[in-house]
Amino acid sequence: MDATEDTNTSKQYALFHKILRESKHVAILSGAGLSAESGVPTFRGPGGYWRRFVATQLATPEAFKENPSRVWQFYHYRRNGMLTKQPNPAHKALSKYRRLVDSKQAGETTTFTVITQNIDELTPRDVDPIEMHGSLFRIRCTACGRREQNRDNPICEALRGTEDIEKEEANIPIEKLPSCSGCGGLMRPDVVWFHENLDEDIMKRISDVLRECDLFLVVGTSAIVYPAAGFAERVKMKGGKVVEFNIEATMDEEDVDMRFVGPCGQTLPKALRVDGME
Ligand code: BJW
Ligand code: ZN
Repeated sequence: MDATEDTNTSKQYALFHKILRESKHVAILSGAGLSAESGVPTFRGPGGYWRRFVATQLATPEAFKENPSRVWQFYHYRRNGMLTKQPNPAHKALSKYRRLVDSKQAGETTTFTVITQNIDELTPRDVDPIEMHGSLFRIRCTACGRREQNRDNPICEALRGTEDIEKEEANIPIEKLPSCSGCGGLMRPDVVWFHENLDEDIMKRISDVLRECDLFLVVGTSAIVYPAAGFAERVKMKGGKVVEFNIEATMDEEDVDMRFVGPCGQTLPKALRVDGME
């Protein structure tokens, strides 16, 4: 059953605090659960649908090729929805902990890296997150590869109003979907879909982080999508510790050293000892 409150014991937190203070290189892998308390739907939860479609089935190059109008409406819906979403206490805890590390008040900890699978940009910019699956607010040309940041809402006139899922799905011709200001090609969300390779530089940065990481926190992810699903094992194989934060136990017992079951907006600030900080 999903936990709606923090039922972890003070003994468990005390043990974790000791491990945290003694760890030199702390890294976090976050997933959709990190943003759940901000009201952003997760993929494999009840909100993992857009209209009658399973969200992960729209997050593929095949779906975009077959029906770019539908896939753009799905992303427009999510971009539009983000207008009313704010970082929650778990996101804020990351900034606060970064401040502790930077001011050398975090024991032995000298590096703190946040790797996120989320594309919502709710992870505070001051933790310089590695956004391994891209961003909802970046687009890229399918013809020339040109990338741009874009927060326009709607991103093009034809998508205006299509966020209303009570209305029938629109059938937008390609010429009316977002196009490249350089070559006129069709733009797509600059995110990583299933069966697509992740950016090489990002993977290299992540490998460097995992190589030296001695404490890896897996926060709000079902940890089933590769390559992220393999990160904890890589840390563990090198002798690092892995701690899961989730509303339910998702990782196998033998793959974690500890877990905090409960909403990460409650558990993470307490675990990082930043809950009293402004
Ligand atoms: C809370 C909470 C609260 C809720 N507090 N917790 C090896 C084996 C098998 C398959 C593969 C493999 N290697 C590669 C593959 C194929 C594929 C894959 O992994 N498939 C799996 C399904 C098995 N991987 C890929 O295709 C990747 N590419 C790749 O590897 O390239 C090489 C290659 C090329 C060709 C062929 C094969 C390999 C790319 C993966 C890209 C994933 N993209 C998406 C969409 C991004 C854009 C978008 O958002 O639209 O990324 S899919 C989706 O899943 C999204 C997410 O980032 C990702 C992970 O989901 P996440 O974040 O874990 O969300 P949920 O909903 O699953 O979980 C939420 C969790 O939070 C739950 O556990 C809740 O309990 C919890 N929770 N509230 C704490 N308050
Ligand atoms: Zn172009």
